[in-house]
Amino acid sequence: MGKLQGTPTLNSSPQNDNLDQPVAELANLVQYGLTESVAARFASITSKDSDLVPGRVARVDGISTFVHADSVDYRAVSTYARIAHDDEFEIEPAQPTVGDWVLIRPGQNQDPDEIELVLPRSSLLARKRVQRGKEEGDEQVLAANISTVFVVQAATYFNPGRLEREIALVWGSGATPVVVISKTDLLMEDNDAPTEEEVIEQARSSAPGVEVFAVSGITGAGTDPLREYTIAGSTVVLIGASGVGKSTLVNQLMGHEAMETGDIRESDTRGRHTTVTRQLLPLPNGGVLIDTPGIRSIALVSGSEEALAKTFSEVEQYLGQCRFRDCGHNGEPGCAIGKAIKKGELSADRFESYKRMGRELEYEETKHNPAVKTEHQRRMKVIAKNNRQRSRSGKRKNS
Ligand SMILES: Nc1nc2c(ncn2[C@@H]2O[C@H](COP(=O)(O)OP(=O)(O)OP(=O)(O)O)[C@@H](O)[C@H]2O)c(=O)[nH]1
Ligand SMILES: [Mg+2]
Ligand SMILES: [Zn+2]
Repeated sequence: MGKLQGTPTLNSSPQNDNLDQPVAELANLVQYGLTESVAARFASITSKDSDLVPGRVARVDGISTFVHADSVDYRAVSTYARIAHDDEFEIEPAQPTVGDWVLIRPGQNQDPDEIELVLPRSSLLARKRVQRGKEEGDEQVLAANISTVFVVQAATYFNPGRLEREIALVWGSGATPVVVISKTDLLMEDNDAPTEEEVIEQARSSAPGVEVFAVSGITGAGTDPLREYTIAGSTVVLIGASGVGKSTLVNQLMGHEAMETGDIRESDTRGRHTTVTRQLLPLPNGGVLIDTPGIRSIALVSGSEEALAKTFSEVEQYLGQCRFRDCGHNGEPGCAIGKAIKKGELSADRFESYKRMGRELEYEETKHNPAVKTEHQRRMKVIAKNNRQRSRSGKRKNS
């Protein structure tokens, strides 16, 4: 198989060798993150319908979707797009988003090019849109088929509560979160600021089990380890509040000014939304970055119970350990949570966050039917029971 110049090569594993052909046919898509398995999926569809053109969504501007295909780029519409399920009779409408692998049917004559199929997504980052003054928010899909999410927070205004929400959002997507503390160069200038180590420590306790890196997007300090996440075939999306330095970091990783960056308003630290569209950018070493506009509020989509459990796993281990089965963890005697907090084994703030975010998910589920047992309540019950059983059998073994 001839390698295309300027295109990165894929790490091919032995079991994938027989799939080399599909990738070779779409060699130009490798720079946009094409993997062997995506290429094989495309090949099985185009072998049945050779008019369809595979590509990856780079940007969505209103009704127009910008797609990189192997030989040309398209501006396509997606009115009738649907997920390419193996069972052709299963029709699931899809709204293509940045990162999606799609098949375009080029329009004849004056007809627009249409996105007909969207490949099933390996991961999907979505949040609940919170509309001011509106009770019901719909879901906003942020990016698809991503391997890693850089959750960016500025060292100078680190916000642990926000970080917990961002981490839960990422766990819910199927991608892996990585915390990136930005603007570390500013810490040295300011004597009142915490040290880099202190901010890292704080981030670690708000995001247990998640890798934390501290960088300066301006000087490039600390950015080298981030490149391990951006190898060929991987897609990394950056999320975080406006002004935290996502686009500055993107430019640092790209090695040139791919994105415009903006000044922060003096009146507050919120930034001013310099980046306005989500955009897919191929890195020189083969990985793909997706820069996103800052999001103001992070709300979990319904069904995020597993993500919440993953975010707060150290809290859930205490469920079911209290003396009373229906313990409200409000100073009752024999409360395991209260005891753990007192002993310094569990953070009171983390327990509060867990309760607050759990209540939000419950609210979503019960607002139409207050009688229903929520997924979160059901889950807490099961965990409590399992923990009780585990500690009982542990006691038996010890006695
Ligand atoms: N000192 C310093 N300034 C930084 C750093 N990263 C970003 N900035 C500055 O912070 C401001 C905002 O940076 P951007 O990269 O535009 O922030 P963003 O997260 O992309 O913001 P939105 O696009 O609005 O979401 C700019 O003035 C940057 O120069 C950094 O590491 N150190
Ligand atoms: Mg930006
Ligand atoms: Zn309790």
